[in-house]
Amino acid sequence: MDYFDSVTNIAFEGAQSTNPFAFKQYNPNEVILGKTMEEHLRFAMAYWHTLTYGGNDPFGDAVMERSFQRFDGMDLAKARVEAAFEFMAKMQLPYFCFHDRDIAPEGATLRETNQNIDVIVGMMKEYMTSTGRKLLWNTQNMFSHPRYVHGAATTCNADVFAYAAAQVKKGLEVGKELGAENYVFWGGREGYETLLNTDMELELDNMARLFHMAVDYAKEIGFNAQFLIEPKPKEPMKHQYDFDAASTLAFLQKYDLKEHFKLNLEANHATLAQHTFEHELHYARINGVLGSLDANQGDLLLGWDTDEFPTDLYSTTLTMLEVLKNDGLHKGGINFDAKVRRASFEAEDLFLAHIAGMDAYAKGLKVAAKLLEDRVFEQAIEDRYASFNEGIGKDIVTGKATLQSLEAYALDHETRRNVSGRQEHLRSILNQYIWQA
Ligand SMILES: [Mn+2]
Repeated sequence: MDYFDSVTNIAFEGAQSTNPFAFKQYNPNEVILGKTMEEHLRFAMAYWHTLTYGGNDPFGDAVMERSFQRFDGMDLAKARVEAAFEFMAKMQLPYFCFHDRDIAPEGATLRETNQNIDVIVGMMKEYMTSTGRKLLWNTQNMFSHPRYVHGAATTCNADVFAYAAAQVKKGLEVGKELGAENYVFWGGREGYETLLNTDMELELDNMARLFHMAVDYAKEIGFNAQFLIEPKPKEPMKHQYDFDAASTLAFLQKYDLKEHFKLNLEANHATLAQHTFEHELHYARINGVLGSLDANQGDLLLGWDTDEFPTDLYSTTLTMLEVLKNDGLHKGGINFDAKVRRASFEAEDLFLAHIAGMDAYAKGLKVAAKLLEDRVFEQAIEDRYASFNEGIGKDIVTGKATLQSLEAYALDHETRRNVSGRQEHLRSILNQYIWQA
């Protein structure tokens, strides 16, 4: 059955193409720095934004025109699987990602819910085998249901903690069954509103306890996916515990979890934390925890998580520069955690939006590869810190210097003249590479 019959397979036509349903930059077989674009980018479709999002907002009901919406219950869940694989095939998307509750409706009991999941997982497995499409990651939705009003791993209600643990256990089993390459934890409601009613220490300890249980169980069942935590600073909670890369890393270190987890970093979450996306990637990379990406972008004028499709070439270029310097994403990938605007309600908009995002990342990859080949910023940075390569600078970085030796040096030497940081010039070189690559 075709759910997107007005759109045929999207192919690469090149930068001059005026066909809206064609890639202008993303050419999966083009080799960049020894790997194909497909191998570098490892694009994934987000099940929730593509198959289940209705376009609801606080002021209005669902508006999205989706032909599978004529079904309901488990029939709808099955139709979405068919639609998902049709969409991925037409878009040349090799991977997908989902939350447990995206793929199957909750039943009257946890047992019934798990049975619903099993039916859909069995169907997905058949499609995956016959099409070769793969699961980049799965995760659990422990934030939508009213039971999670006080959080999941950080709830004040031990029964809810137990329910959350059961959901994680099932999620790990599903991940193993479908060969997921990663397993994600986004702490939807793991945070708090006021310290007047919150035992933060217990909540953080409990969150770490759930993570350790997950690590142990994955090992027990032989599920060797890479575990990922996805930081986000706010929304829905005022204070989210996994605020950004730095605070999440501190948590992982405190609770002896760093060897088991990397980070799934999202562009819009970075900007909500008042960082650039490349800042978050860079911080994760130098600390050895850059895992996977949720590709999207926010809006400079809006203070919430708008999850727009990424089209900003500066951001995709600097993002891909970090990815290349990380020697790639390894088990991770680039998941389009992005949704079409409410007013872009036609099914065709799903294709146009993914084309925009995939082209923006493909262009970013090409520009970043050229920048790296020419060592543009690497050379500028090397020159800028050259004073640490010899003399007193070398003594500092090799640990030879002491306060006494540095005082002696400062008393006897005139301070070297500072040199311009040349930021405007470097930005204009970046522009030059974007328009030439
Ligand atoms: Mn988001």
